[in-house]
Amino acid sequence: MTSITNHLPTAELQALDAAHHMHPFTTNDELSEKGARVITRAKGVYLYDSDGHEIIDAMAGLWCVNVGYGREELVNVASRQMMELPYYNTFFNTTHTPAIALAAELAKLAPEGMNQVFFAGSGSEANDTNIRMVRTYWAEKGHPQKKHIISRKNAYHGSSLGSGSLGGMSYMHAQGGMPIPDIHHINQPDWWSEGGDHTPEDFGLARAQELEAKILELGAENVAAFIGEPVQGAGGVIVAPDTYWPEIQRICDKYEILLIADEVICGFGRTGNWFGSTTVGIRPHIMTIAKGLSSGYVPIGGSIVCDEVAEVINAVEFNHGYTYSGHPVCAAVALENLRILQETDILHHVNHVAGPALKAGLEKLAEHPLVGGLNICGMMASLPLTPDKASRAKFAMEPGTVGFMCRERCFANNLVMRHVGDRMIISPPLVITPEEIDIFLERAQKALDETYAALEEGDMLRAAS
Ligand code: PXG
Repeated sequence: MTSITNHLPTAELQALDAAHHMHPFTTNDELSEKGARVITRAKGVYLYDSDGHEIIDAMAGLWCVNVGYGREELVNVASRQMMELPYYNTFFNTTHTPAIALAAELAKLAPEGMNQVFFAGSGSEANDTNIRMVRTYWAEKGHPQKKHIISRKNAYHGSSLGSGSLGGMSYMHAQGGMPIPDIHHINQPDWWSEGGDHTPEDFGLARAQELEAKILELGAENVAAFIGEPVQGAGGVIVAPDTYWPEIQRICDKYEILLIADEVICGFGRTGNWFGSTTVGIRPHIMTIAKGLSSGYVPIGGSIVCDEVAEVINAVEFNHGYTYSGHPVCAAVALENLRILQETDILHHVNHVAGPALKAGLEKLAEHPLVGGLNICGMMASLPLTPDKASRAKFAMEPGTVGFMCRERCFANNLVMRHVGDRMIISPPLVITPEEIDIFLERAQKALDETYAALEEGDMLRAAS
């Protein structure tokens, strides 16, 4: 029996992992050959692996451990709730106090007029809920044909059949019959990669106007909703130009299209407000939440729904729900997590302490010859790598090769900084201190220097023609 704390030697753990564990988004045969890194424990912003390395986690797990690791308050609440009521469902005319209290707290934190919550177990599940909810909304209002949903290329909304279809990842669509019918994708507002000679402002406007063109092509009477992440996360931390979101809002209003903001990464302080929608100035009808809702300690997600939509959905039996919708332990932990965020005034920390320190440090890193710029919003950022800063050129090598090299140099320097293609991604726990940010920056600088040296040595600093 493998225990958690008194574990087997790393090689044996890796062999067992290779023999029995299928990892997500992984070529498992390749991983089996080199062996997975085994994380055994974590505290604050640090991870510890089975070989004893202390690794700074600039990804907050997977964009979620916002209050940092090892928070006893969350452990104690989970334990108390498990003793009192470890599970009960919220079907069949029943409810329980953790689900009630969490829904009420979320309604308090959410923008005005968003007072109802439908719980799910994850972001993927919540977005599946959203697909059915917006279509049911229009059907109940007498417009059953108003069912098309518009999303964006390179968006990430989850990995289930529905949410993966909403997402715009072509490599996901290539497997297993996605996208499902009546989902459409317009171009993303990624000025750095796709803006060419346009100003960010012109480019942002043009990309938003693709929504209007798509609505007119499909017929507004057939379009239920538009979905977008206020700041794209998994796509590479893409902060839209300032002109983008106001235009999206105008178009949704004009054609009576529901606006779904996927707040799975942006929510709960990451962008400097409770919700990214506030940061980018939009008024969504539905917000998808997960990840930072519980700081990743337990799996929970949901949809925060505006009164207008809730009124229609609540008038009928919505034949939808999950065994773990509003799971009492998950709800109790999420509620405690929200208490911690409020008591520690996390928004102040993000806006006036950690956020400015991260921004100042990354601006310096962006001067590195390998870095082509900086995308940053609150505590999420990306550094696109380039062989030529001035032209924002791509590398001649297969996209992602240099990003992967840099990520490996980060690991070697005890830093988790991911890559998406040739962009380095930063999304640390929100509670990170300026001193810890300095440690992160020092290791990131070293990883960039080493990557640059390796590229120079291998004559790989060449731009794609
Ligand atoms: N929406 C957004 C915006 C997300 O980032 C989901 C929905 C789906 O949530 P669940 O809980 O079902 O995973 C996500 C998840 C990556 C990566 O590589 C990002 C996510 C998940 C897995 C990997 O950055 N985001």
